[in-house]
Formats: sequence, structure tokens, C-alpha cells
Amino acid sequence: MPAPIRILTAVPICDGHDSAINTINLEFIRHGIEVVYLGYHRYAEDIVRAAIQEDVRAVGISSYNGGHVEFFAEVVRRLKKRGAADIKVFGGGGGTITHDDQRLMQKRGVDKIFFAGTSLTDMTEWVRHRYGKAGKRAAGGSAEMKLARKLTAIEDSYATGKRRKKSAASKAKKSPGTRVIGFTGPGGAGKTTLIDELILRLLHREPKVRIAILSHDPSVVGSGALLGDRATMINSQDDRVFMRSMATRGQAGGLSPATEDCLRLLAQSDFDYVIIETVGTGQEAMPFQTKLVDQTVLVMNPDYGARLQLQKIVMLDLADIVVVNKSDLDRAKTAMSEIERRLEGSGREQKLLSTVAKRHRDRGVDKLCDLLVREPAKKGGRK
Ligand code: B12
Repeated sequence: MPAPIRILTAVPICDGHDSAINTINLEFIRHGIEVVYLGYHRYAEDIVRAAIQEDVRAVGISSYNGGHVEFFAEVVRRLKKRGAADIKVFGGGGGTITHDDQRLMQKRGVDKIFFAGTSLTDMTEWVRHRYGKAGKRAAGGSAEMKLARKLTAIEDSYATGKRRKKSAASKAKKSPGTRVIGFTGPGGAGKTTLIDELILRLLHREPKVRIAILSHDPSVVGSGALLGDRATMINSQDDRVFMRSMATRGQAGGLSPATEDCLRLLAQSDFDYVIIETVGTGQEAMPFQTKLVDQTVLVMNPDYGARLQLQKIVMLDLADIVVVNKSDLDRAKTAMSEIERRLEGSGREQKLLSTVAKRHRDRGVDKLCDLLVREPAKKGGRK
């Protein structure tokens, strides 16, 4: 099996027309493509950084509010400047991009523009044909680009069944200054928003901090996946954050077959924090069965049903910290006291916090951040 094609899609700055790209994303993933969706109202630089970190074959831009000739060309120019000219740029914008514009855009390095009336099938076929094989990679590149390519090599070696024998380096322990934090919990609990708020705090607290995020989304029928966490993680689109989105590629339990190797690589790299987020998990999930993870956080929604449900959630026995997010909801107080009683039975010292991650400057998120920051002794002298 060849590894799935990975592309990144986005809508430019000052443009909120996302309905076209949402439709196109779904068609792509139904045909086996993994789409990292960055969202709308995005800067050229955010698109370029994400494309390099995600090591995608191409960037698809959907543009309706004008300025497309300059914007597409700016993305091409910045990719080239960063040594990533092998990442191609294509896109569309029905009633806005003209044929004359297209000619100009192609002169400036844009691969292809699709016009109104093109069928979803034709666009998908074109992408599969044009980007089906990895193009020639430019030699060299930044440390970030090299890391991104190594992650792709690991993922692809699993996808193609050619998983390499673990080298001594891959078995090596993580870097002593790196703290690895695992986040899990059911879908809709607000894990991604909570992590993004934590990243914001870490970036403010530690001016030189470097953070990696390994974020997972489920693969769907036909092996494509919509990797959409970047669209929520606005604060994490920063030069000090290296984010990689992974599809589960058929594995149950919240992570991908390649996760452990990818996590190990990140934990051996020069990051202060590595944050790993599972897909929305079920009651039986125990995703962090690796010594690489230092702390685990279970994020819950107050609406989990009857108290009896809590007895069935395995992670309530295993998590170091349990967070009841969305604690502005009516049921939050009851949830806190029911979960507190449930944790008493685990026989472990666990912390319980309530947060409202969507609220700016939420005190609960501040407290969680305090619990997660490295103690000075563990800093490893990197700064
Ligand atoms: C739907 C729509 C809206 C919706 C958007 C909903 C949403 N969440 O997306 C609403 C009503 C909110 C809206 C608002 C506005 N809109 Co409006 N909108 C449209 C409309 C009618 C359709 C766009 C669309 O989604 N088409 C559906 C897609 C699937 O089809 P398509 O556009 O033909 O695209 C084809 C290809 O281009 C390709 N494609 C498109 N993108 C991509 C990306 C990739 C990667 C690929 C491979 C292919 C591809 O796919 C299709 C294949 O057939 C267009 C008019 C038009 N006919 O284009 C105006 C239009 C884009 N809007 C316009 C304007 C002015 C606005 C507003 C500024 C109005 C206002 N004053 O408030 C706001 C701005 C909103 C914002 N925040 O940016 C203008 C833009 C004019 C310009 N650039 O000069 C247009 C052209 C209408 C017009 N003729 O005046 N809009």
C-alpha cells in the first residue's frame, strides 16, 4: 500500500469563505487523501510554516475576497525562500479568480487554478494524479524541515509495511530536559482548545521555550483523514511551536501505529515540551502505555451521563490530572463532586481541576499550566 497523499488546505487572510474548502476537503478525504486543514483567515507565513512542519506535498488555497494574485504568489515565494519549493501550490475561488489572473499566477509559480463548474471528482483525480508520487526533494533544508521529513519517513514506513528495524538511536531515551505530556479524553471535551490555551501560556511564560505537538485525528473510510486541529489551535501557529498532525490510519485506541516512533524522535529533539493529543477516545482506552510520557491529562466533558458511567472509564484510574472542561455548563458542579469521589477509589494521588478553555485567561487553565510546567531542576540547562 502506498502511503496516503498529505496536503494542506487554507483560506487566506481577511477571507471567511470556507464553505467551498469544507466541501472540497471532504471529497479529498473520501478518496484517501489526508488533508491538514488550517482554517480560514490565515496569513501566508502561517500556511508556509504549517506546510513545512506537516511535510505536505501541496498547499490548496481557496480564495474569494480578492488579492489572490499576490497571496498565492507570496505563499510560493516564501516556500521557495525556506527551501521548500517542492511543496506545490494550487487552488480556486469560483466567482473571483479570472482566467487572466490564473495566467499571471501560473507565471509566478502556482501549479493550477480550478474554476467554477469543475466537478469534485475532476479535482480529486487531478490531485491524486499530480501529487500521487513524492516529487524530487531539494537537498539540505532547515532543522525543522529535516525533522518533518524524518516524521514522514517513519509514518510512511508503517503505511507501506516497510517499517525499519529500530535503530539504536530510535531506542534511545528522551532528552533529559524534555517533558512529554499526554492529553486524552472523549470527543467534544475541548482537548484541542485546552492545549492551545496552554501553549499560549507557555509561550508567554518562557520566552525561549520550544514546544512540539503531536496531534491525532481519526482516519475515515478509504483511509483519508481530516486533520483539523490546526484550525482550532490559533495560538500554536508560532515559530516556537512545531506541530504535526497524524491520522490514526486504521489503529483503534486513539493513536497511530507510527506514534511511538514519532514521539520518540520528537522527545529526542531539542524541545522543552512535547504534547501529544489523542483522538476522542472511548471508555476502555489506555493510549499512553509508553515510558516516554511523563504526565497524563484526562479531559472530560461534564455531560458524561449517569454516575455509573464513571466506573467504566479506565483513564480515571491512570491519569495524573483529570480536567473537567466546559465547567460553565449546568452539570459541572455535580460532575466535579462525582469525579472527586470516583478518584478517591483509584488509590493514587491525582489532581482534579475544572476549566473553561474557550474563555480567555481562565483561572482553571492557569492552574493546569502550573501543574504541568517543568520544575527548575528538570530544565536540563538548555536555556
Ligand atoms: C457562499 C458565498 C458567501 C457566503 C460564505 C459562506 C461560507 N462560510 O463560505 C456568505 C454569505 C457568508 C458570504 C459572505 C460574503 N461574501 Co460571499 N459569496 C458566496 C458565493 C455565492 C459562493 C462561494 C462558494 O462557496 N462557492 C461554492 C464553490 C464550491 O464553488 P466555486 O466557488 O464555483 O468554486 C469552484 C472552484 O473555484 C473550486 N475551488 C474553490 N476553492 C478551491 C480550493 C481548492 C483547494 C480547490 C482544489 C478548488 C477550489 O471549487 C469549485 C469547483 O466547481 C460567491 C459568489 C460566487 N458565485 O462565487 C460570493 C462572493 C465570493 N462573496 C463576495 C462577497 C463580496 C462577500 C462579502 C464581503 C459580502 C459582504 N459585504 O458582507 C462577505 C464576506 C464574508 C467573509 N467573512 O469573508 C463576492 C466577492 C467579490 C470579490 N472578491 O470581488 C462574491 C464573488 C459575490 C459577488 N459576485 O459579489 N459569501
